[in-house]
Parts: sequence; structure tokens; C-alpha cells
Amino acid sequence: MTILTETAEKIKNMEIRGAGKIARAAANAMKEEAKSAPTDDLKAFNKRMGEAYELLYSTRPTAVSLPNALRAVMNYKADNGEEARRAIIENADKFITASENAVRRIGEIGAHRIKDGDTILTHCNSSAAFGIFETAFKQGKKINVIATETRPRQQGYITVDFLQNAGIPSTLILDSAVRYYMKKVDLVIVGADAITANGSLINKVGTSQVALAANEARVNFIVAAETYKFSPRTMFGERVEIEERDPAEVLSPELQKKWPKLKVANPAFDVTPHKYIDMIITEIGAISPEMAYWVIKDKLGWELQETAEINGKGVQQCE
Ligand code: RUB
Repeated sequence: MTILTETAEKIKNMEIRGAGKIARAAANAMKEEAKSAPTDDLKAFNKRMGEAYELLYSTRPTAVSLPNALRAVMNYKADNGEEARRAIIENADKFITASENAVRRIGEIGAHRIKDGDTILTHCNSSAAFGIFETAFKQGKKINVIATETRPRQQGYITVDFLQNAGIPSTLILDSAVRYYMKKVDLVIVGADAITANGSLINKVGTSQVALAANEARVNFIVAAETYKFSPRTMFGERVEIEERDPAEVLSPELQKKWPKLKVANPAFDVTPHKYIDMIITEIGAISPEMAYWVIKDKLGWELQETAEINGKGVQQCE
């Protein structure tokens, strides 16, 4: 097994998960693949990197950070294999550093939104959201974080593990208890798998219900999202594909056998319309969802041109 195939496997089976981590792991896998691929023939090198791109791209369909990371790594022009390898390594390192810095910056910007004594509710496990909690807590603000369990994969356990290790007072609740607790909540902060051109959010299934409950209770709903979570393809009317996962995550194979006619649906993500989102905190600032178009156009501009050129999942020309 190479680092490439191992990373693809780990993203698929969710050993590596969360949009930011997926993107960084994919960039690193491309770098390692470039290091081990022969460079004597540029065409053959590009072909191998194209195959690596396709393999990683196919692992999880919803996290837009993944194709955005892959394109950032594959954005090069080279006259020979050695030059191409160097460019890929450089691009991957640049992407990983920028991504880590983005999470740190989001933590700093987001912490301004948190007041001493606030109770914040979060759903699933987001590094960007956790960065905000950690920064606010380190600033001496007394906060309490309510984390949902997040069925069926219980990413809420990862969140409470982070929170408990950081010494942040936290409470674990069932997903179905969100509305009950919303009265006690000052702020909701969640991460993002993707932000569409109209500012809607794609995140762990159940996020839209949290947003509805927050809206009803007049509680601010804030999204922490690096700009590489914004989806250029949605500018052309494409929808972000919602990943449908194995029914066994919801119902054991024994029970599935017991009820052979029962259908079990397991969408991993859902869409929160922009009208329920008060603010998106990115590394370039806190913006309203309506600004998503401009983030895609200005910040990810080079991708737009490329996206228009590529049909479907094609790999960009890198010669
Ligand atoms: C993870 C999830 C997270 C976002 C943001 O889903 O929905 O909220 O990916 O995470 P899964 P981050 O567990 O299915 O990957 O802020 O860490 O990028």
C-alpha cells in the first residue's frame, strides 16, 4: 500500500474525516505520490498524478475542500517531470500551510463573537468551530459548549473529547434534544463541508434542523468555513452531491435481515438555506452568506475559469 492508496482508504472509511483534514491529507498524499513517481517522462508523470487525483476525488463526494485542494496542488505548468514534481510538492506544502493558518485565523475572528458566559451549541465535529471555542476559552471567557451526539457516527464524541482535553466545560446531548436546549443557547457555531454560490451551507446531516431551531429561538447561527470550502461549481448551477452512506451505520445487519423489505436511508449531509445563516466566518473575515459569490469569484477565481473548461470530474491540464 502506498501513502496515496492508504490515504484514499482512510478518507473513504472515515479514519480521516472532517472537510479540512480531508483536504490536507489529500494534498499530502499527492505530494508523496509526486515524490515516488518517476519523472523521466513528463506525460507519464502527469498521467500518474491524474490517476492519483481521480482516486482521491472519488473518496467522498460532498466535501468541496477535497477537489479544491486537489486542484490547488495540480495547478502547475512544467517543461519536464522534475519541474512538475517540484511544483506539486510546493503547491501541496503551500495549501497545507494556508489551510492550517486559515483555521487559526478563523479561531481569532470567531472568538470576537463569543462573550464571557456564553453557551454555544455545535453539531458534529469541526476543527474550524473548535478553533473558535479554544481561542475564546484561552482569552479567559467562561464558556459552555453543548455538543450533539451526531448520529450515526457519533462525531460529537470527538468534539467532547477535544473540549474535555482543553478543559472547556461541555455538555453532550442527543441530536433530538437540540430544540429543547435551544432556550439556554446564546450562539450556534458549526463547521462546513461546502458553501454554495448563494451562501447555503452543506454540513453534517441534522445541521439544518439545528438552524431551524436557532431561527425559531432567535439565536444567531454562525458557520466557520475556510474559503476552500466554497464551491466554484455551484456558480454554474451544479448541486453539491450529498453522500449516501452504508445503511449498516444506522441499522445493524442483523436487524436489516429481520426486516428485509425495510429501506434505510443514510444521507451524511444536509443543506441549510442561507436565510438561516447569520454569518460565515472565514480566514478573510466574517461575511454574510450573500457574499459567497464574491468569495468564489475573487478568492477562487482561477478555479472558475478552469471549472468552466473541465467537463465533469476531469483533471485539469497540467502540462
Ligand atoms: C464532518 C462535518 C464537519 C465539516 C467541517 O463530517 O460535517 O462539520 O467537515 O469540519 P464527516 P472541519 O465526519 O462525515 O467528515 O471544520 O474540521 O473542516
